[in-house]
Amino acid sequence: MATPAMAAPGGCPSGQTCLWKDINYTTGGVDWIYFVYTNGANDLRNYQWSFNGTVNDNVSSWYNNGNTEASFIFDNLNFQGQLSYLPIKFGRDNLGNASDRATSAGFRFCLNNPTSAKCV
Ligand SMILES: [Ca+2]
Repeated sequence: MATPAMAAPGGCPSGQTCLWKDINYTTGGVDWIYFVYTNGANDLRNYQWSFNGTVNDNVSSWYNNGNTEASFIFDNLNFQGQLSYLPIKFGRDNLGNASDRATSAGFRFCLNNPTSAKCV
């Protein structure tokens, strides 16, 4: 279930979506270690957690602190195979059976413009 939060967890910046490696908006027990995007990322294999491996197939919670668009995560590259969706200012503290599967992620802009340089 997507649930609203009183404030963005971990200081997730306004206008962006944040992904955490573990449940409850934490990465290795730390809430301020997250992967963040302003528009989207078409290949999460290109990004590493600071201490432990790739972001790809290694995300268990996320928060949409955007101001204008819903945000999405996908099982596959290039915004294919939708796993989860968040309205503005909503989060999921446990992706459940969608955990450890995200391979691309983006705001609606990147769904509509998947080849945009903003979505790399
Ligand atoms: Ca995947």
